[in-house]
Amino acid sequence: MKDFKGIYAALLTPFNEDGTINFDSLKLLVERNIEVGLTGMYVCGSTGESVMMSEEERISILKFVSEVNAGRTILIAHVGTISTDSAVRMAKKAEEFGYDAVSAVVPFYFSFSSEAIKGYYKDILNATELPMIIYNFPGANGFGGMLELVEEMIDNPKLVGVKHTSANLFDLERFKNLSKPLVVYNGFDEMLIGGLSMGADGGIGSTYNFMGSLILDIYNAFNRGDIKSAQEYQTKANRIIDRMIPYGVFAMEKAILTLQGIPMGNCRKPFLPLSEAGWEEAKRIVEELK
Ligand code: MN9
Repeated sequence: MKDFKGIYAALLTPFNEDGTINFDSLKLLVERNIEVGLTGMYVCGSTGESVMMSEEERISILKFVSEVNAGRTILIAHVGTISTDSAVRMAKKAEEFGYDAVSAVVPFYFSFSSEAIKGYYKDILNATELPMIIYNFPGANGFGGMLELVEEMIDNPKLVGVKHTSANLFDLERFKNLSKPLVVYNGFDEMLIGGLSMGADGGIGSTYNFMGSLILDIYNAFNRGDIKSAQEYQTKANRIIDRMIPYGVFAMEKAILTLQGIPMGNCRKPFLPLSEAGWEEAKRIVEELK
């Protein structure tokens, strides 16, 4: 199995003005992430706005990204959705397209029981030979039972990791120290060194799409034990993230990339287009990043 440690962009999805997927820009973004030196990409996750896309659209992105990537970086396909059947179909496609792993958030909307959620994960795990990275994002779906669930499924050799998108770093450390070693990713970019300090093997993040080299600076400084520099880089990244949050992180990332030459369009409705004030802030950030 591959070494899944490292730094992965949670890949954004560029849209055209009519709302369709902008594959030209998607190619540019994938190429840029590879060039920056990221370990890989997490495709069709929250950042990719997958929950606002049809299954066909998600499959078309999975296919396209794998073709552009052509084996150069590690690709993780997020196939989570509310329907097990749909998740299973997308997982099979990801395997066919040569993905290195699948990942899935819990089925959302209904408060499904832990047993039902376990059944969902087992069905996805059984659908392919691919390793699985569980996506834990309790803030978005309200499911707080993931530690117990992962421990119950831990004997499945295909279960290899967890993407932990939560400020609870005690839980991150608990995932890291279950009865089998798992690859654990930090999910909030603004806490990357926090997650790494508690044992994370890397991170998956949306801001990595436009400030990948600064994020790699954090990761590399941490790994060589230079905590002071890692903190300085983290602070630098966080003063940018701080200014994005009030306007919507994904919309701001799209604006920054657009200003840097990759037209990203708006986020899908019901997200609103970026405000004028947001565009002004994005311009200032782009100037500072130069
Ligand atoms: O995938 C992203 N998670 C979500 C990672 O957006 C839910 C993060 O990169 C955040 O966008 C980022 C800003 O809060 O940390």
